[in-house]
Amino acid sequence: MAIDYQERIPNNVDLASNRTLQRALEYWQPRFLNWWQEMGPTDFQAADVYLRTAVSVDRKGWASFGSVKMPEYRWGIFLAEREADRTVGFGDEYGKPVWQQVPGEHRSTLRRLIVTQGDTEPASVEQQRLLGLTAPSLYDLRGLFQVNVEEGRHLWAMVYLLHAYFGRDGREEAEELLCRHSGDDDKPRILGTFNEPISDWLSFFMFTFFTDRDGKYQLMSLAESAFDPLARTCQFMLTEEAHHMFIGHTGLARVTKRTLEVMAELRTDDPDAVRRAGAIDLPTIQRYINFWFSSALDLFGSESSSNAAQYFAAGLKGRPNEAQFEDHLALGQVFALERPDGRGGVAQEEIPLRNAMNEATRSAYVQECQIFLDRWNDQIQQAGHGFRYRLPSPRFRRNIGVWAGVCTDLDGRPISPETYAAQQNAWLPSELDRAFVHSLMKPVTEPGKMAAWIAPPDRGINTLPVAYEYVRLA
Ligand code: BYC
Repeated sequence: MAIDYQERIPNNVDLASNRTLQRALEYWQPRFLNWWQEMGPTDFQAADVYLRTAVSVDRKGWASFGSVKMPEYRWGIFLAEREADRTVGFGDEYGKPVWQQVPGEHRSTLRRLIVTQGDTEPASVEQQRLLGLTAPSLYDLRGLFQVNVEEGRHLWAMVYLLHAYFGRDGREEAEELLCRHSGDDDKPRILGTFNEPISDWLSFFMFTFFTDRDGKYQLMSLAESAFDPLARTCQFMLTEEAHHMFIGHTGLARVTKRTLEVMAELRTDDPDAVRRAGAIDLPTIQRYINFWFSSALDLFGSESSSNAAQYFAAGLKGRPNEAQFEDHLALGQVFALERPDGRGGVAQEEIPLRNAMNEATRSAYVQECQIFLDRWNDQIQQAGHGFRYRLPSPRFRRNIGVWAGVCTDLDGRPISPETYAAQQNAWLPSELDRAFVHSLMKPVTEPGKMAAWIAPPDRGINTLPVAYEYVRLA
C-alpha cells in the first residue's frame, strides 16, 4: 500500500480504517513533538535542512529530498510490504504460518524487546542534541539531522507496534519512551551505552559506525521474527539505517585521510606535531575505537543467554540472515565458549547453541567492523605509514556478559586491576585526549568549507555538490 501523505500521520498501514488506533496515535503525536522540541537538536528547529523523507517502501526510489524545517518532518508509519504465505524461519515453530497478532504467551517478552529497541531511538537523539553547535561542515550538520529525524521515525515504528498490538500496556510503554532520558539519574535509558553523552564529532562518527551497526544487527535479527508486523517494520528501518552507518564509516575514513594529509605535509607521524597542526593523531583515534567498540559489544547481551535461547525457540528473534543457515532449529548442537576461570585464566565451556545466539550475532558484527578497519588500514599503508588500526579483543572492557568486570589487555589476556589502571590512558581516551578533541570542535558554517581535522567527502548528497548549502540557518 502506498504511503498516504494526506493523513495527519503519514502511513502505509491504512490507519484511517482503525479509528481507535488512529486517535490513540494522534494523541501521542503532540507529545512526541514536544519531546522533539525539548530533547531534539538544540538551536536548529527553525533551520531549513535538506532532508530525505520516505515516500514508498520499495527498495528502489523510496526517498524524496527537499528542504524541511525539522519539526515539520513527516514522521510516520511505514512497514515493508507483506509477504504472502510467509512462514516462521527458525525455532520450535519453524515452518508454521507467521503471526499477524501477538500470541498471549509471548506478549510480555515481545513487548519488552520492542520497548528496548524503541528506547534506543530517542536516546540517541538526546545523546546528540548539542552536536549541531560544533558541526565541522554544513554537509555534516545535515547528516546529523538526517540521522536524528530518522531515529525519531524509528521511535514511531516501535510506538505503532505498541499501540496497535499491546493495548493499554502498549500505550503506557509508548508514554514512558518519552519520559526516560539519556543520562537521567532517575529515569535513564535502558541500555548502558545510550546514557553516555556524545559531545564531540569523533564520538559521533564512532557511534554511527559501531553503535548503529549493532542497531543493524539487532534489526536484522528482529526482521526474522515470527511476529510479522515487527519483521516488516524492521525490514524498512534497515533501509534507513544503512545511511547512518555510511555517515560513520565515511566520517572515520575522512578523519583518517585528513590526519594522513597532515602527516605528509609535516613529514612526521609524531602525534604531538599532528595535534599542533589541528588534526587528530592516529593513536587517539585508536583509543576512541577501543572505547566505542567495547561499549557496542555489550549491546549484544551475554555470551550465554537463556533469554536469547527462549527468543530463538519461540520464533521471536532469529539470527541475522537466518536463511543463510542450513539448520534453523539449532538443537542438539553446542558452542565452545571461552570464559574467565576465576583464577586469572581462561576456561572453555560448551553451551547449547541456542544459548549462544547473542555471541553468534556479535561475531558476525565483529567481522563486519574488521572489514572497514582493513580499508582504513589500506589508506594508512598507501600513505607509507606503519601504524594500523585494530579492534581490541571482545573480552576487553566489558560490562555485560561473562567478561563483565574482568580486567584484560587489548588481546583479551586477563590482567590485574593495577596493571589495567596503569594502562588505561594508553588504551582508552584520557581526559587530555577528550579535552584535545573537544578543543577542535568549532562550527564551520560556510558552504563547502570543512574543519581542519576532517577531509571533505568524495561527493555531496543526492547528486548535489559538496558545497551546497545543506542547512540554511535561521
Ligand atoms: N545494558 O541474557 P542477557 C539501535 C540485560 S541499537 C543493560 O545477557 P539478552 C540503535 C538484559 O535485558 C539496538 N542491560 O541479554 C543504535 C537482561 O535483563 P533481565 C537496540 C542489559 O536479553 C544507534 C540481563 O541483562 N536493539 O537500534 O539476551 C542509534 C541479561 O540478559 C544489556 C536491541 O537491543 C545492556 N547492554 O539480550 C539508535 C534489540 N544487555 O531480563 C538505535 C532488543 C543485557 O535479566 N533487545 N542486559 O532483567 C534485545 O534483543 C535484548 O534485550 C538485548 C539483551 C540484546 C539487548
